[in-house]
This record gives sequence, structure tokens and C-alpha cells, in this order.
Amino acid sequence: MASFIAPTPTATAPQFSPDVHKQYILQLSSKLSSPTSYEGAVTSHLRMSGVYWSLASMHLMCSSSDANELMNSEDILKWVMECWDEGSGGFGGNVGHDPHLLYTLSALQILAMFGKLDAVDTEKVVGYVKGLQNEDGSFSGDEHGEIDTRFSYCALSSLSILGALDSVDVGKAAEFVGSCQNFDGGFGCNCGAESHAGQIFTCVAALSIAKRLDLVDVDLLAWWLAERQTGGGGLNGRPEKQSDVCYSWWILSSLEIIGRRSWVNGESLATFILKCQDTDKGGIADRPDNVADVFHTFFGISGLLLLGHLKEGDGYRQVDSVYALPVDVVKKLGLKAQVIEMGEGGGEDKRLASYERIKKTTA
Ligand code: GRG
Repeated sequence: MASFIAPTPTATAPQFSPDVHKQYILQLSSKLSSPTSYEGAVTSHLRMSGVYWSLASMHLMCSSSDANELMNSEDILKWVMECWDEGSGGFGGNVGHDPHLLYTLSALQILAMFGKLDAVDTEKVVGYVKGLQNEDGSFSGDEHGEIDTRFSYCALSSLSILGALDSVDVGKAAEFVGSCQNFDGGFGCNCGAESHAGQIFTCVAALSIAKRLDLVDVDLLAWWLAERQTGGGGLNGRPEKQSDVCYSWWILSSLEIIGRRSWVNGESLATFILKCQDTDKGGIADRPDNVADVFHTFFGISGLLLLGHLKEGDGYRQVDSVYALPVDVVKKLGLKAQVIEMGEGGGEDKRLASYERIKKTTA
């Protein structure tokens, strides 16, 4: 199927600048650690995810050994383990912070990139995740009980990374997520909640890990996702909103899992992402001329990789749409998932070749 929209981006975009982005990431960690840093103070609660976005960005632009050396992997590893709460078995967003599924997944992703998953007490971490599953299959994010489809993804991805998916009721987890598909094809943070592209990723990837993509009305979802492309080439997260670089990831990865990545115009999306780079100081912003941050830097790089704009032969590593990790890391760990076979014009995708493939479903 050809792209539904053919936006016509105007000005030419700058080239991708890996060196300046590497510098941006390297200076960020010292800046955020300073006790007088405003940015450091306001982001301290989610530092674990910030470290994951930084490390993953660096990994996608370098070899694993170069990335780990540049990023001082030993210091990060020590810090990650300081964020582990032995009592509960979960990881917090920073040292001394309460554990949460969001940061438990980020911690495991960091350890996976370091090849250091053996540093964790697997049984305790698995016990933490297991204890957060509710009767209806959903997951709470922490002991306080908030339920969100994001937490279903965090739980299933964490357990899969630890090789312990069968320690929870995967069937019920998938039924819960599947029951959250809306009449418009999208998914929200809970059943009946407004469709949002970020939540859609978490639902599609959770169902992929659970191998229950048969629960998804694929074409209805793909239409909703494809309609997120705006005239400037970028993607928004829901109707009537502005484009934002991060949706390049949330939407492209979802479309890739359901075999419909070609339903957005890749060339104009790549142009939009490239225009969001800060070519002087490095980093990628949500929109052109805005201030860069590491969240958008990671999702911008990942978007360019999924689009094939950045290529493996040029020193980049492929990103896995389900686990949001370098493909070689996922393969080394032997992680499993399911994808929908490519629709017309989808081409072959080596990235997902090791995953189980099923035919399109209308649910
Ligand atoms: C490992 C990739 C990875 C993810 C872990 C935390 C998580 C699982 C997923 C988050 C999914 C999500 C909800 C992303 C959206 C984030 C975002 C940009 C929210 C902004 O929402 P609004 O309402 O933005 O401020 P819009 O664009 O709708 O105006």
C-alpha cells in the first residue's frame, strides 16, 4: 500500500550530525549531575530513564564497546545498582527513590546494553513485577496502584528481558491490553481512554511480546497511525496536535510491528526529524528551532534508523521496534516477540526476521 499522505516539506534539511550529538550526550551527564543544575533538579526523579535514553542513543551511533567506554559504563552500572530497592526488588528513578515499573524497565535495558544482566537478583526483580499484576491482567506501576497500559508493556518487556515471561499470567495481561483497543483503532492509557500514539506503542509492543497480535484490528489501527502525519512531514500523537519528533518512534515502531511502516511518507518524516537537530550544540528537539533534549534525541535517531535514513554500514546499529534496544543486543539475549507480516509494498525487514510472523487480523 502506498503512503496515504504526501506532505511537501519546503526548506532542505541539514545532514545528520553524529559527532555533535555524541558530544551533546557526553556533556549532558556532567551537567545534570551538578548540584546547581536546574535541569538536573527538575529531571532527577526520572534520571534512570534519562540514562537509558542517553546510553541507547550512544549505542545506536557507535559499537557497543565504544559506547560503553565513552559513557563510563562502570560508573553507570554502580549507580544503577544503587537505585535498586532490595526490599521490593524494583528499581527507582534515582538513588533513594521509590521503585517503579517504569524505572525497573529502564534499569534492565541499561544492564542489557552493558551485557550485565547477571548483576541483578533475577528472582527478586521478577517477584517485584509479578506482585504488580492485577486480577484483570493489568499491571500497576508501583505499590500505589495506578494502572496504565504503559505498565503492561514495562512488565512484559522486563520479564522477557529476564527470561521469565511465564512467571505472570501472560494470557490475562494480553486480554486486558487487547480489550483497550478503541472504536477508532487506537489505544489509550486505560480501556476507553483517548487514543494516543505513545500508548499505542506500549499496547502493540506488549501484545507482540505476549504473541497475541491476533487481538488487534490491524488496518483500523494502521489508518489511525498513518493519519498522524502532518503537512510538514512530522507526526503528531493524536488529532489536531502539533508534530513532535518522539512520535517518529512511537508510530513507526508500532507500524513496523504490524507490518505497515510504509503507510507514512518516510522521506518527508526524515526531513522533519533532521530539521529538529541542533547542529551547533548537538541533540534533537521536539520541533525545529526548539531546545534539544535527550528524550527527543533518542527517538529522533531511532526514527531515522527505522526509516533506513541511517544505515548499519555507515557505523550505526539497528534499533528493535519491540524492545527499544539495539537489534544485536536483542538477538544476543534471544528475546522473542511476534509481528504481523508486511502489507503490500512493505518489503522485507531483516530487523524483525527472528520474530514469529502472523497474518493480518481484523480482530
Ligand atoms: C522503552 C521506548 C520505551 C518506553 C517505555 C514509558 C513508556 C514505556 C512509554 C511511554 C509511552 C507514551 C505515553 C509516550 C508519550 C509521551 C508524550 C510525548 C506525552 C505527551 O503527551 P501530551 O498530551 O502531548 O503532552 P501531545 O503531543 O498529545 O500534545
